[in-house]
Amino acid sequence: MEVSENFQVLLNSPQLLPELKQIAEKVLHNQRITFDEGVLLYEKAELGYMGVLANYIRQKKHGDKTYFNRNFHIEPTNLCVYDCKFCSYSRLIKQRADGWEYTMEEMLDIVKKYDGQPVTEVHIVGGVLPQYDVPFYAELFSRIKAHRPDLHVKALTPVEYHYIFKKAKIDYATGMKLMKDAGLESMPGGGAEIFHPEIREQIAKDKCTGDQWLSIHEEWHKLGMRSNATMLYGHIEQYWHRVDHMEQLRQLQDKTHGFQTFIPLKFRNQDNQMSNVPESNVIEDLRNYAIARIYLDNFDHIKAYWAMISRTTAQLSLNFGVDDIDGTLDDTTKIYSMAGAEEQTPAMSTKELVELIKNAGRHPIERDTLYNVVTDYNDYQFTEAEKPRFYKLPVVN
Ligand code: V47
Ligand code: SF4
Repeated sequence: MEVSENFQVLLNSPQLLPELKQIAEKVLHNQRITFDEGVLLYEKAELGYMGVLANYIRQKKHGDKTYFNRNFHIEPTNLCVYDCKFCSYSRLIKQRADGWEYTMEEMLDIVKKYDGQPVTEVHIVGGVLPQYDVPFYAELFSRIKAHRPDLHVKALTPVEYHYIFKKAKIDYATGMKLMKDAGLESMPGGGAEIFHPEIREQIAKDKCTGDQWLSIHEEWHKLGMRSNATMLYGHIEQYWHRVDHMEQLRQLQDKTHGFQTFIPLKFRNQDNQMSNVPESNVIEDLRNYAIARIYLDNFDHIKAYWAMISRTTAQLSLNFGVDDIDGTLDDTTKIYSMAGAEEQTPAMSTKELVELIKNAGRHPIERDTLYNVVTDYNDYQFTEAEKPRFYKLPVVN
């Protein structure tokens, strides 16, 4: 790819620290940056520099293409046997009467509500409770697939799988094979938080460890299947914990090539046991996306979860390495609204997502879970009745 004018200006800048110039040269020549260089970026690199590097990689991988999908969530319960300090669900276990615990039939009814609608994915994730065990989830997945074979089942994280396999006394390889045979098609990226035990033990004690999270994904990848990875950032971790987290993901990806997308999740502090911890600001959020894009050179996609970071930040993130902004959601997820996200009823129609992406100067593509193109919206003409609303980007020089 041609070196952009911005990149050239950056490389020629006399003010640029020699170590940052060296990282820029590496990015330009498609070389991997080291752990120490990752930490250095967090500590020393300013936003403009990050944008040039991350956008260079993004353009090389995807051009202006920006992906979204049409999905809905099922959150089986907001009660949980665990007590993660950042989670706005976990306090509810003490108030069982206020929570929900969907039955199998109730979850299937949610799926049926979407009959005839062009959604391509159901994303199932929620709390951990004993009644949701291996036989329950196996039956749920197989009944969803029997009802609607074209709906991709992206479900549960190693947090749930570790818990239910342990209870069933089966190992990870056996358990994941069983889930695949039942109809599971991919695994979302949740439950990763921060892998390093120094942090994990303080914020997510008792649930699966970082190593267990990675092992379950590895077993899943060995079956030829794909998954995502997340990182919950901006709380009590230090920069090197984030780099350590990404390093472990990068190493597993070198081995399996099973990850599709990395999703940095900004810590939100409302109504949880870490409400005293301030949230990261938008500059830090954009820097974090950019470093993820630079560090995870073997991940195809970096996703900004618009429901959590606001629509405007999602637009901005497209200049900092992000090429995917998740899906329509249809107000079916409560994880972030309960934690204080701007979007209290997160739902965007396809036309709204398309306009959001176009207004950011990018090329909208509806994808399925595995990134096959469903509709290319570049030249798509909406009818008068469908006319999208317009969101205005703040002016960025
Ligand atoms: O694992 C919980 C996070 C995750 C808070 O794979 C919080 O496509 C911020 O993983 N502040 C679940 N984050 C959601 C998730 C996800 C979302 C969208 C797409 C995909 C995908 C995966 O939510 C949890 C946890 O890390 N979370 N509480 C909070 N207060
Ligand atoms: Fe339970 Fe997940 Fe919340 Fe932890 S983050 S308390 S595992 S629902």
